[in-house]
Amino acid sequence: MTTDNPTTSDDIEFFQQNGYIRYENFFSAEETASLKQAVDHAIDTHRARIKGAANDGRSSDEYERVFNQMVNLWTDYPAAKEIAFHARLAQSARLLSDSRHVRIYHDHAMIKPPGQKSKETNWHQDAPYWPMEPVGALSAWIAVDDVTPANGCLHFVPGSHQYGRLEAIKLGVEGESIVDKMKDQGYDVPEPVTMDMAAGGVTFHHGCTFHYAGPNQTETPRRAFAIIYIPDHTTFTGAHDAAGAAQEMQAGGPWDHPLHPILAGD
Ligand SMILES: O=C(O)CCC(=O)C(=O)O
Repeated sequence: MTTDNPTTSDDIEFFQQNGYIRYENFFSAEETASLKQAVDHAIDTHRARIKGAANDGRSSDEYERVFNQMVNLWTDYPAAKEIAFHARLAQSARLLSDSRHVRIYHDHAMIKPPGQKSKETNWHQDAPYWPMEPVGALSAWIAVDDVTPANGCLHFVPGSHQYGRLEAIKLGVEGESIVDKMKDQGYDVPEPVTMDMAAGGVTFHHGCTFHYAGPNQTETPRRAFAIIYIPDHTTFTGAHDAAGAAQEMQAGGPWDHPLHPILAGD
């Protein structure tokens, strides 16, 4: 472990038990300043949600009220690439997931709109949406703005990754909640923890960790930028690839593609 990496062996144990970890002040204001500009440019120019996808990857009106989600800004914006490929961040992902190396699946900006039209990000897991086997991939979620319960910070259910991969939840649809579904089945789901933090802070969460963000009740958008990392032992299922490389990879094979470079390890 290099000395400038914040991830300690205690952090690894904490993450493996709880399925999340928070690093406050991971990035300095200087490091996130250009990322902010890149995200704002993408918003102002109505950048495609997913480049090359039908209707530019735009989803239902209800989904857009959860967030404006734009995938793979790293392919357009050097400032986004600097953070998405950040060696210290990727090294933390590698250590937390106990991998020899990690690749990028994709980055995504998630801008939760403010005010009346804003909707919660329903309780869900990420793994049901990811074409990966086995589970073990994880996300780093970077606060581009200060985040609190009022503007839609993340909340996690500690230890919920240990339930494994469950069903996909429909984001933006009332009543859809993986926490409620588990409680209805008699599970004693632990109380969530609230991940408020200043801009530049980072949380990591396992793909099976239950997570949620409330509606943005403030008057300004909540900007976040997340990177999904693929551990070395993870194969591509062939179902789809949000980064657009599905046709060029083999189902059951490795994620060996220029859109999914190794970011830490060998
Ligand atoms: O930013 C949000 O509201 C939710 C983020 C999320 O679901 C994720 O990063 O997996």
